Parts: sequence; structure tokens; C-alpha cells
Amino acid sequence: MALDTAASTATLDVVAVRADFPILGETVGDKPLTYLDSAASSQKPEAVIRALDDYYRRYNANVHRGIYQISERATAAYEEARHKVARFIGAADNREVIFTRGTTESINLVAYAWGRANVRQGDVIIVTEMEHHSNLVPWQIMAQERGALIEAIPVTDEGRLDLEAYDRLLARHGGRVKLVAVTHVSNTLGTVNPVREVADRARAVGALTLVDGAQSVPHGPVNVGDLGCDFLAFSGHKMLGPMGIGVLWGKRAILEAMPPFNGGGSMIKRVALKESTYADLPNKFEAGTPSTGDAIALGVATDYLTALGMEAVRAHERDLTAYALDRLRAIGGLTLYGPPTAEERTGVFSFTLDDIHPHDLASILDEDGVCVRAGHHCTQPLMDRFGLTATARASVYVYNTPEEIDRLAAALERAKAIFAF
Ligand code: C6P
Repeated sequence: MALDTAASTATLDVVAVRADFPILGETVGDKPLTYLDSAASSQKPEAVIRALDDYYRRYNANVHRGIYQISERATAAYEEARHKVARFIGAADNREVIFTRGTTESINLVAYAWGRANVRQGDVIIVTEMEHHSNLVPWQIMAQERGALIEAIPVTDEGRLDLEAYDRLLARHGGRVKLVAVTHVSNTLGTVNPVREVADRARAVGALTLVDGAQSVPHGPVNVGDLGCDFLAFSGHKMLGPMGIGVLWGKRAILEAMPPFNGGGSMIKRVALKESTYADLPNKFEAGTPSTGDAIALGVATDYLTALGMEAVRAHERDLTAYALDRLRAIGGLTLYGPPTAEERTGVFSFTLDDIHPHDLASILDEDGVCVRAGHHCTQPLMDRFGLTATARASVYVYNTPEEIDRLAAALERAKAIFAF
């Protein structure tokens, strides 16, 4: 089931889920910690923390090198983690899963390795106005180097992609369009984009599609076959895993045809002084010592999410989103950005409140133990589109409750009262 059509009624036992996250028992001063910043980074369950601890205590060793037992164990666990990630996103072949440091590195890998080999002067890369800087800047750098053009699909007032404008871009540039880079879910608006449609239309002109899954893979069922894309990038730390580990999934034939990104150890077959031959997938794209413990713990995070059920994860967030949209809209002076219904979005709420600066707002909320992000959320072109410099942003995940949304609303009312004088 795709994220944008999920209508599951499966539910989560949130009390039991919360008990798995040690940090949620913390207080901020005398207030309970109300963590509403999972779009920036999620919290980690005991099982993930334990997996990291276990790796470093019991079998820490470099992978694919040692011929002693703990190295073999580390290698097996690392490759098992790759298998778990492949299964989690419906990839048929483990070799299509490349471990990176995160979404940012995954996209850079494609921009440099694929881009340099395939993009020529006058070619076109299409992005969208709602992309994270990670899915803009690598393309800009590559396009400048290759003499290519960047075009952007505009965003409507309600925070959706303007697909008619996309069609016009494809009609204007036709076969010169080489790749479409689109986020599955906006980290600022929460919009769930129709990436299958975007990819189908790209393919019709011969272009590839890269989907930024940083905000979708953690939040609902995502299957690379259903997406119809050629590349999918995402980060472990937003899906209950550790920081410093992420994934690039790519179609095997495309990855095989690509030159390497980083050169170094582990990615070679044979090195001579003046030239080298490269390892097969996935090692070709994993130069140097990998983040083994982090990859293993990411595999455990996928186990945890799979046990919850990704449809239940999506249903929980959809219910919480519907509740939050109602609660936030009831606050006078609050302007909420993004699509109006919970069906079209995930649990990300960007807003402004009267003329209170979002940073001031976030500081006042912090006094109440409520953690939200304030700023441009690494989406400055989107801020420009809405004539903003910053918003406050609350975001939810598997462990959040309606009571925490109530706490957010109460803290916002308190902020209003402070600024009323
Ligand atoms: N967004 C946020 O607070 P990294 O930093 O490589 O793990 O992920 C980058 C990234 C790429 N795409 C999207 C859609 C994202 O949301 C992010 C990370 C965080 O919104 C930190 S800026």
C-alpha cells in the first residue's frame, strides 16, 4: 500500500511503544519532555540502543577484512542489516541497497557518480520548489559543472505540486530532461507527493526519477516497486535508527553502469599504481570502513517498525495529524501551511503565530518542555514561495499522543499571552 492511499484502520499501542523509548521518561525542568521534532531526528527505542551497545561490547571489528571470528560476525550482521533494509522497502536484490551516511550523501552520490557520466551541456534536471537543500544543491553543483539547466515544479498555495506546470516543463524540454528529483514527503509542509505519477511522466520522456524518502520511509509503507522510481534516498536517524547511517537504493542495472563516487579501500577489485578495477555492487559505492554498528542498529530499527506494522504507523500518524490540524486551526492568529487534510500529509505542521518570530516561539515552548524546530528547515526556496523567512514546525511519530498536541496548543496560547503585552 502506498503512503498516499493508506486507509488502514490498524492501530498502535502507544503506551507500550512509549515504554520502549527511554528518553521519553525525561523531564525538562519540572515539565515532561514533549518531543515534537521527529522530522529533524527521531528518538531511539531500547532495542536499537542495545544493538549498538552489543556491537561495541561484543563483536566490534572491521567488516569484509578480518578472518577471525568477531570480524566474520560483524560482516554477517552488516550484510543481514542490508537484507533487512532491502526487505523493508521491497527491494528484490540486496545489492541494490548502498549504505551511506544519510539522505544527503545518497543524493550527492547520484548527482556526482550518475550525473557526471550522464548529464551533458543543455540537459535538464527537474526539481521541485519544496525540495530540501539536500535535493537541490548537489544538482546545482553538478548542473553548473556540466552546463545543464535546473527547472523546478512550482508549489500551489495549498502546498501541492503543480502537475500541470510539470507537464509543461516536460513538453518544453522533452528528451533533454535527464532526471527528476522529487521529495516523497515535504519536511516543511508534510505534503505527500504523487511520486508514482511524477516518475511515470518522467519515464515517458526518457528521464530517471530520484525520490527523496527522508520523510516518507519512516512514516508508512514505502515499496520501491510501487514508487516506480530509479533511486530512493533516506536516513536511518529519522526512522528510529542511529545518526550517521543512511541508504541509497537504486535499480541494479543503473547502479552497475555508474562509475564509483568515492575511491578507496573496499570498493576495488584490483589496484595498480595508475589504474584500478572496481568491486561489484554494493561494495563499489561503499569506499572505506563503513558505519557497521550503525547499519546493524538500523536493521534493528526496521525490525521494530515492521513489528509495529507500517500501515499501523501511517494510521496512527494520520489520526494524530487530523487531531493536530483541528487543535492548531482553533488557535487565533495561527497560520498553518500545507494541504488541508490528514490524508494528503504526514505529521509535520509548519506554522506562524501572529507576528511572533518562530525562534521566540520555539524558546517559549521549550520552557514548557515542548521541542519544536524553528527556521527555514533547509527549504529556503519554499520559504521564498510563501514569502516567509521562517516557520515554527512541530512533527510527530509513533510515540506521540493527542495529549502532547494539547500541550503544544496550551504552550502556544501561553506564548500568545506573553506577546499580547
Ligand atoms: N531534514 C529536518 O529537520 P540528512 O541530514 O542527510 O539525514 O537528511 C537530509 C534531508 C533530506 N531530505 C529531506 C526531505 C529531509 O527532511 C532531510 C532532513 C531535517 O527537516 C534536518 S534539516
